[in-house]
Amino acid sequence: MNGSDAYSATEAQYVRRHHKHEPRENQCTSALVKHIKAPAHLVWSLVRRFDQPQRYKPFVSRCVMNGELGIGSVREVNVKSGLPATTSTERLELLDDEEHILGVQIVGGDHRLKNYSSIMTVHPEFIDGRPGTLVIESFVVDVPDGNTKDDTCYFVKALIRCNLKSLADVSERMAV
Ligand code: A9S
Repeated sequence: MNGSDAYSATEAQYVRRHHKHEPRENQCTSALVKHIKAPAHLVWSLVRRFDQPQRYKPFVSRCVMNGELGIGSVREVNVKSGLPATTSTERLELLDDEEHILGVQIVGGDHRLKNYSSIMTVHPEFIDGRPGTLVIESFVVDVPDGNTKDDTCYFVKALIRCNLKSLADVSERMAV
């Protein structure tokens, strides 16, 4: 988490507990939070579908799994044109339906994000007295040769922000 991320006490507590990354010297890491006006069980039902990221991720055009959904599953993700990649191979590291934690490692693809690992956690909360959800997504990734930590962090955070915005839109539409 770089200095510019300001968290509430609750957010900071969740980040400390679930989003521990030990970045090496050539890596960058951060965590983003998103408040969604939909119940946590609905948001989690979208996040947990490792086999169908396209249900909310705007950049994904197609996803093929190598087998059943479970720890160790590998998905082949095709992304839409216009992005600096076409495919990404990703492995499910953690899927905890009790604590609502999803862990994913990117293990291949024609992009430049090496050793990318992410954690998503979904927490129930109340927003204006109604059931809502706090989603936290953190990552750690190698800084590619020729890029700076700031460039890399900025790039990845922008993509995750898009994913979280879309997750909120899809969840809030379903919650109506
Ligand atoms: O999909 C995610 O959860 C997060 C990221 C950062 C994915 C990025 C991406 O899929 C592109 C959108 C294609 C950008 C990959 C793996 C590499 C990119 O360069």
